[in-house]
Amino acid sequence: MIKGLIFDLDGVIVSTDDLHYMAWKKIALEEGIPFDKSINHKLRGVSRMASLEIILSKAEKAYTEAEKIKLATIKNNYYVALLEQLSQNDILPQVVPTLTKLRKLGYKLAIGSSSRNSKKILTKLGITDLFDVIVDGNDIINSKPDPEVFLKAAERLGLDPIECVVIEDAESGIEASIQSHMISFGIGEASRFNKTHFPIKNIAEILNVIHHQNT
Ligand code: B16
Ligand code: MG
Repeated sequence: MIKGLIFDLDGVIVSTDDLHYMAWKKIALEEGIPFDKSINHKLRGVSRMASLEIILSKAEKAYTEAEKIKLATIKNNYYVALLEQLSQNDILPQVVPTLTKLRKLGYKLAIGSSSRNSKKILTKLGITDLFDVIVDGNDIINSKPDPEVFLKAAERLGLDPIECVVIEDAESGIEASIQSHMISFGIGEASRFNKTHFPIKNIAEILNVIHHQNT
């Protein structure tokens, strides 16, 4: 019986890809490191420091740990400044009606995101109250594809992992859902992965599948 739904944030509830891209691009330009949208694509669902490592793998020089922390902090400052422009208009289509309906039907809802900026983003979008639980990059040691974020979300919802489903857009997140023994809904690029249990084009499709699974 499905009782809880755990939503990834970036790529499922809101698309901040371009804002991450702009912030990393600035860092890459300043450091003289090649960076483009295809490299940015590899950073989806990946933690900030792991993203930096992917970018620095194209650099000609080696960076010390202290330099890496400094670069990640500068990138985050750029990114946080860009987040100021976010508003309710940036919530992806059908998110609010679908989640509102799920809540009315009695399902527990959580965010399971790698982003340490999740709470700030949800506040800007004005939808913090839609979720019973928010687990993000600040709450975990191991980021996706490790299952920690989803397992912690299930625990905080007071549910068994097999009572939860995950809604994800990135490969790292689908992998984490498999390791969490949770059914996955894949949206966007994740709708094309073989390992995704339920490919969806629109988040509203969840309602039918959940109803079908629970009857
Ligand atoms: P931050 P998600 C992820 O969020 C993003 O997809 C990924 O691009 C980003 O590097 C990561 O959060 C960390 O974000 O720098 O804000 O802590 O998809 O797991 O909701
Ligand atoms: Mg994502």
